Amino acid sequence: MLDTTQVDYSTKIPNNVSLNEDQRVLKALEQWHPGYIDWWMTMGPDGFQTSQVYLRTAVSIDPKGWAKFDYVRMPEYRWGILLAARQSDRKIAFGKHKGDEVWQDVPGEYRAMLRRLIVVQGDTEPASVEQQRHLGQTAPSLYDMRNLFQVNVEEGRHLWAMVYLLQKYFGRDGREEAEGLLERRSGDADKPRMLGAFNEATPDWLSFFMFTFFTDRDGKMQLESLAQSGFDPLSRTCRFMLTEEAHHMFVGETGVGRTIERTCEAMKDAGVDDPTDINAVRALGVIDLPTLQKKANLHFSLSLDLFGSEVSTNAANYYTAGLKGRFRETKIEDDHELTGATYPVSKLVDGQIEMADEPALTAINMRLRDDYVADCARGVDRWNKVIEKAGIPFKLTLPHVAFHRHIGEFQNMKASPDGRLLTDAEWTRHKDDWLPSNDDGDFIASLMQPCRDPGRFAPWIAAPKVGIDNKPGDFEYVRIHQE
Ligand code: BYC
Repeated sequence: MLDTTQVDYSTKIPNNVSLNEDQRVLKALEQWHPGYIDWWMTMGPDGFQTSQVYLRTAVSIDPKGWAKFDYVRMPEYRWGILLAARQSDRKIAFGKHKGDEVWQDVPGEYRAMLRRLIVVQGDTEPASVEQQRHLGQTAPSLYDMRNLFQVNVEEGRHLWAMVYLLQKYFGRDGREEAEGLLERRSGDADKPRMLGAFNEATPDWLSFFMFTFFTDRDGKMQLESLAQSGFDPLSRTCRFMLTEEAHHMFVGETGVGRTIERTCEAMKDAGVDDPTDINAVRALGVIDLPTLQKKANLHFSLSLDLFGSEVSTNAANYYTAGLKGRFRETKIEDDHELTGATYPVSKLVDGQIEMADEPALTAINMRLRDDYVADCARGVDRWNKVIEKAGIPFKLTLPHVAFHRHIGEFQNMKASPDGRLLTDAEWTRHKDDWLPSNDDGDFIASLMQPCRDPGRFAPWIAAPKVGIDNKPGDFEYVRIHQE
């Protein structure tokens, strides 16, 4: 390994990429910085910008001690450029350049493809911050508020990570793309964010938790695939981003888990045995399990769309070029070229959903999606353990992959959560049974009352088992009024 673990804090932009010796890129990034801060102040968290937030900041890339925790005002967060350590003997692991030295520069023939991948990845980062910007106002505790802001500043850092690649390796058009990343807006009719799920609203904290569970998990899968890239700077960037990403999924999984825990506890205390008696459960001021299921249905299906089409020549081209691999590519035992291999893909055949073998190369998105679904299912099992432990007869499930889709094989049909094909009339009749309705939204919104006393939690969510950075239960994670 070459030593790239030192992080330089002498420049305005902390980094371990020797920015000081690269005046062109340093200048480009310093020019981009004010626009970023402007975006953060207008599109980042609404309020709390002068509060002191107990945040972790990446200060090293040593896996054993890469972050430090301290109070910081969000606009003063040290957004830095950190790449995982360079491995001196790294080889391209797949595709037609398999076995060659990884690239330290962009190969001319793949410039457009690489730029596209980096821009799409980069676009999702600010988009999620925009989607979540109003949530600080209704945080169910200071602990949750801090977690939200932690996720937000790190998504901001991930934007910096992609902008660095654009500025460093793509010259003028890279600079233009970097500007574009600050110009698009989540949900905007004229200049929306690039991928569907990032233009959806995140109206409440349950959506936030579902998003960080399901959509950040797509982030994990995509980053894992890009971490395999033959373009070494992209690989190293993604490997370090994955270190931070784990906390985001923790926020989602435990957030939903704590919601479930509180619901079950309230039901038991009140002697409500039937989880489908929605009115009785809601009267307790907690979120009923069927509504949690609907939220999961929504966020899972939106996140599946982020994998692109099941059968995709783009994905095949990315793979063959050595730019984007499979999940844990190097651990898979095959030829890593996939020229003759096949992979089973779910398809609509004569009005039936069936599995059909497709060339494995064009089925790369499907394979990644399968890995993703398995990963989600493990998390859902952990939620079900909480329900089971409380003795409540209810099980959360993942809906069928054909349910509520807007991209790929199932985009032009309607299916139920258990994968039955439906007529439009059936869909319209049952839609509100499967996806959050306006009434569900209104009910959840009614619970979103802020709770800002240290150590206290809104009545719909349980306290976490342990604090962040092992802090005690009444720790003041956000000092709201500190100027
Ligand atoms: N919405 O061959 P196809 C994260 C487009 S999340 C809109 O089917 P391909 C995060 C596609 O761009 C991870 N458009 O699929 C999470 C293409 O357009 P062009 C983000 C879509 O290209 C939480 C056309 O349809 N990173 O990090 O193999 C918080 C045909 O495409 C969508 C990445 O996604 C959609 N859902 O795959 C914060 C990694 N799906 O080129 C952050 C980089 C497809 O014909 N991106 N299209 O105009 C990629 O690898 C690929 O672009 C995709 C699409 C996997 C997204």
